[in-house]
Amino acid sequence: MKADLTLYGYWRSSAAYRVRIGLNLKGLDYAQVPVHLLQEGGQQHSDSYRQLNPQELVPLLVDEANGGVRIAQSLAILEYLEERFDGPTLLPQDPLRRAQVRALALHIACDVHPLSNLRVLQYLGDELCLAESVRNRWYLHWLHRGLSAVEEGLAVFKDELSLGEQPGYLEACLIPQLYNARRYQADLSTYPRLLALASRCEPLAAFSQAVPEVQPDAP
Ligand SMILES: N[C@@H](CCC(=O)N[C@@H](CS)C(=O)NCC(=O)O)C(=O)O
Repeated sequence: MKADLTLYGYWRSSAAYRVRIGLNLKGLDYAQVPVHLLQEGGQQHSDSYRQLNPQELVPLLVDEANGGVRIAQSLAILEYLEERFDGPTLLPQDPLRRAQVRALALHIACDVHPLSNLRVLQYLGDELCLAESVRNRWYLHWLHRGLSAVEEGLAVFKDELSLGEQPGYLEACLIPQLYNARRYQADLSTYPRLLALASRCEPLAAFSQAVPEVQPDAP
C-alpha cells in the first residue's frame, strides 16, 4: 500500500529492524533515511537529528500524510501502524492473547535490549573502562536471562505463531533480538521454541527484506 512514510534508522539497529518488519507485514511502502550511529560521533546526536527526535535514538517514523507527525520508539511506532492502517493485523484480537504478546515483546524491548544499547556499552567501555570481553559478558548475561523467560513464555502459544499461522508484533521484536544474539555468538541451542519461531519467520519476505545486511545503508 502506498503511504507517505519515512523511517529514520540504521541498518544494524534492532529497534529499527522491528519497525521494518512491522511496515513490511502491514504491506506499507516507506522511504528510509539512514542515521549512522557511529560516524561523526553518532549522527543521532547531531543538532539536526535531535530536533527531529530529542531522544537521540533510532528509529523515528515520519508520516507525511498525517501532517508530518514524528513518532519515536519502535513499539509506539508498531502500535501506530496497527491503529492507523488497514491490512494485516500485527496484534491478536483476543485481549488475553494481546496482553501475552505485549508482555513478551515488552520484556525484550524494555528489559533486555536497553542493557546492550550502543550508548550503554560505550559508557561501560569509555567511562567505566570495562574491557570488551567484560562488556560482552554483561550483554550475554542479560540476554540469556531475557531469552530464557521468553522461551518459557512462548509455551502459551503451543507451537503457533502469535497470530496463529501469521507472525506480527511479537515476532517483529523477537527476530531482531535473535539476530543480535547471533552477532554476539550467543548459544541459542537451549531455546527450541525461539529457534522454531525463527525458522518459520525468517524465510518470509516481510522478514528477509528487513534484514540488516540488505538495507540501503549496510556497508
Ligand atoms: N526503546 C527504543 C530503543 C531505541 C534504541 O535503543 N535505538 C538504538 C539502536 S537499536 C540507538 O539509536 N542507539 C544509539 C545510541 O545508543 O547512541 C525503541 O524501541 O525504539
